[in-house]
Amino acid sequence: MRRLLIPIMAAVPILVAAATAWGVPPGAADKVDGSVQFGAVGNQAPAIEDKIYPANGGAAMTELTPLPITAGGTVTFNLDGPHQPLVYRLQDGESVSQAIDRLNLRAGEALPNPSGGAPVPRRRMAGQDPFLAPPPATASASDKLTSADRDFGFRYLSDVKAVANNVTPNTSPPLGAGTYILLCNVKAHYLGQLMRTTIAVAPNGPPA
Ligand SMILES: [Cu+2]
Repeated sequence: MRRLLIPIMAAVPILVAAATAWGVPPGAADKVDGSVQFGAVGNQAPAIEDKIYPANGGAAMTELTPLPITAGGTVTFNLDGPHQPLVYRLQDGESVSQAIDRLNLRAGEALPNPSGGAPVPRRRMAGQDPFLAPPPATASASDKLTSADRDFGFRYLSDVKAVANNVTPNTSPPLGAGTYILLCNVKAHYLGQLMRTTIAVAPNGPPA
């Protein structure tokens, strides 16, 4: 037994070290945040204004140019203009193109008219009062997702309805791993100018 004892003792620190590495969950320090320019800086023609740009400049983003962050990371929206960030999470097995098809169908909906009469076309993709026109036709107000919006798959909506000349940045809550569509809540911007991109949230690796 005495001969065996030395190799066993030598192995103990290795086993302890391995167990520690396996037992520690991914650390928050690993998360990577991201940011975008949500609406072109200044007042531009719609084809330029109603787009999402990399925070450091460059061509308008599309669903083919994802913003890469990692799980637990947030996205900061540097707003400029009458826009409102909205984030949709892909469902299990759903592709980006399938998600866009779903969003496009939603954009084409007519909603019950609260004043009675014929249904009215949707003018906002989610949130309170989705039939109201965006500014300058209606003033801004606080906003939030409804439970039906969450059931549909939306995970974040900035808390103020689109308002002209809005330059107040806002930041999403931490996002879990997965793929998201980032779009403007103003239907005319989403559908008419394709104001959308994707967020690719990678799982966090083990601590360094
Ligand atoms: Cu917009």
